[in-house]
Amino acid sequence: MSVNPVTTSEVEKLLAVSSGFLSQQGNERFKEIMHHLLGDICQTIKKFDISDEEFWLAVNYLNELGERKEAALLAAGLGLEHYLDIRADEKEAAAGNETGTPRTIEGPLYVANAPLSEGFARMDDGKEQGEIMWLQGVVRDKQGRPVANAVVDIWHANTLGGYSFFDQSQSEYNLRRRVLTDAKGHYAVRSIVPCGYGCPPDGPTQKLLNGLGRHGNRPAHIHFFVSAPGYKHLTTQINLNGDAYLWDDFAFATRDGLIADPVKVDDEAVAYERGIHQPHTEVNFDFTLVAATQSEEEARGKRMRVKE
Ligand code: MBD
Ligand code: FE
Repeated sequence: MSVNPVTTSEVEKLLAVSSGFLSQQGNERFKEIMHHLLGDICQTIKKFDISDEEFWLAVNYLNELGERKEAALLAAGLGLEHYLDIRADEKEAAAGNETGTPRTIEGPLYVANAPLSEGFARMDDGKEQGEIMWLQGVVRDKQGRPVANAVVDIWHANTLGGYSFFDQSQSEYNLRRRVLTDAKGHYAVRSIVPCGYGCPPDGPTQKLLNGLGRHGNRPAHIHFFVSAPGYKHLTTQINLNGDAYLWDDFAFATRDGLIADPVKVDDEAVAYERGIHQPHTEVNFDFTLVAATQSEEEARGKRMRVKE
């Protein structure tokens, strides 16, 4: 059977009108993007002969996603947030730019304006009996010189994989701190070793993943924003070596160069010096920042975030 040109042009006309091509108002780039997206959706409906029931299931799914505020979680789980990193890396390589510590996704669980302190912070509120973690490192430039007064903004999950604010059972800003590096570029925090994250089992993200035969787990990890005047903002995470999900992260954030080895500290003198007075786990991670070429590069990208 040949293609019916009347039918084809009917759909083309529909998509042009629905994308606002006939209107003088609106935004041209947005119209083009919507037109392309709607065309792809129509092609998918046609190719898979999507039934009305399947279509409305998908429409309702979007409502569920919004009701549970999981759209950004799904973006991470589908690898789209990681895809943005791939593109950013590609653009930097094509431009021949210097590279420092690798970037990786922010994820949906950042909360702005965590308490700020100089050199050191205790991140946990002491209410949880977790393995004590001493996390420390140095922020340096490409030449290996320490960067003083860099803001190291750190956030991580508790022993149940939950993040304060989103997990209302935790105190405000628990396991979220900003630390300014000292004159030697050094930062240190006392916290508790985080556990990996799992998507809410009854939520729409996990529901979609189930349909793909995928799990919704992340290895134990710690998030960082590292910034300093004159340097490109860095969004990254470290994964704790030894976790079963290290290379099986549902959000695709694990990268070479971002894996840290937790080490057991039994030395009483070291523990005493840190005010811990007991065996604990030490995690070391240093950062390399690259020089900014434009001042906008010094700040994190715009995105809807809690408390900012
Ligand atoms: C997380 O803790 C996270 O970092 C990401 C990317 C997605 C879900 C939970
Ligand atoms: Fe996380």
